[in-house]
Amino acid sequence: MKIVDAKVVVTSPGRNFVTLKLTTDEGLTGLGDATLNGRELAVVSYLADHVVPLLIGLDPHRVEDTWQSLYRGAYWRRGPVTMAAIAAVDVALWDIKAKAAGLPLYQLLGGASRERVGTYGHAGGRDIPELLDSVRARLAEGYPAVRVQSGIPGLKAVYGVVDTDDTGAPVLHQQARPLVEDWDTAAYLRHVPAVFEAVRAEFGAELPLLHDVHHRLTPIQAARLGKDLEPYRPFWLEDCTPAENQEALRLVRRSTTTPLAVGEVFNTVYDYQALITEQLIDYVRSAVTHFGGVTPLRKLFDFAAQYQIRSAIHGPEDISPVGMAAAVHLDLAVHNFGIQEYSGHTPLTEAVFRHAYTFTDGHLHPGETPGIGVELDEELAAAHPYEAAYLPVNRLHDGTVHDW
Ligand code: EZ4
Ligand code: CO
Repeated sequence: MKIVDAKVVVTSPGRNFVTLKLTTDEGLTGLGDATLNGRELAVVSYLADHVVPLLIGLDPHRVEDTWQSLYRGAYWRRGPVTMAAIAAVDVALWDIKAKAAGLPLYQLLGGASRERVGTYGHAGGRDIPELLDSVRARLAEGYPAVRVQSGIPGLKAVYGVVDTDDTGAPVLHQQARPLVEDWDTAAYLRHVPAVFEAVRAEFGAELPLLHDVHHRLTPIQAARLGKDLEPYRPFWLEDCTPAENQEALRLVRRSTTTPLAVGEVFNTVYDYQALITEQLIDYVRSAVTHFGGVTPLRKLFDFAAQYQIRSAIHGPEDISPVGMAAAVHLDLAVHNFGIQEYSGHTPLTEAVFRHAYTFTDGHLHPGETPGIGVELDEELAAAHPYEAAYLPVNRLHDGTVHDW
């Protein structure tokens, strides 16, 4: 079998998604997600200008060899643009291989290790009462675990609190110029324990509660927050420091028993080396889409398993249903699965990317369709072309840029 066509499809059914579609001489097709939120066209160029010419004529069954040749052959290794591009090729090849075998991808990854995949959903509110309503809404949707994010007194816009319009519909933070949010670490550290206190008081001790710090604290501040949240037994504290400095987690780890989750902005296993071997974290959070695909993510999970660290694949709205499908196949197959982040997609996005995976009673299943189980409606995709969009930036009250 040979790859005879490779094309990059950019579509914006409400937000931008980048998809690679490979076609073989036997008529099989494979899809891969290459969406890098806010920097989409860099990956499109990487794929279309530099990778697609290398794929034509290749045997799609050679997944490992193709991955190694794209990773090592570029000479310039790692980085989100490169690894998103490689991820798209890797997932498209796995899709073709599984279709050729007539099996859903999870069967090629060792088969099911569980019946279904547990998820967590996002709850957010401008204040605590609004957050409690949002948690109630996620529970009504069936989510077995909930991430809680709240507005902070004195701050106008905070990560994880979705703005709504007059009709209650979410207003996307993606826009043609970056939205400027504000930040005050002291106010945040004062408020978050009160948020957990209120949520525990309302929903009891059993509900697994997560919280995303989104890279904003120093190690000593993160240690303080971890200790302050211990009485509320969080399921995890996510990205408490900007963890490209892996040493930061040593101090946090020594100071608190609050479980730590890290890795949605990481691209390779090297970003995790100290975090895993020193057991500084409890969950690895990389997405199939930003980590170079199923091939390296599976290796990461096997490495992490030796240290009792579990998977928690990144699953925001900016991972397309193609990337989400690949994640759910991995989730079902790996032994050290932890939890899957899941926000779902809009009906229009689900019409562009028809998928076999299902979300029932708060649990995902990849379905039994051969391959990853996603079909791209190219006509509908073309009707919703790319729109320039940026993620927000954060500034302190004096105007200093802070990590977002
Ligand atoms: O901000 O994917 O845990 N989830 C997250 C996400 C990220 C977005 C950035 O594109 O932190 O919401
Ligand atoms: Co996050």
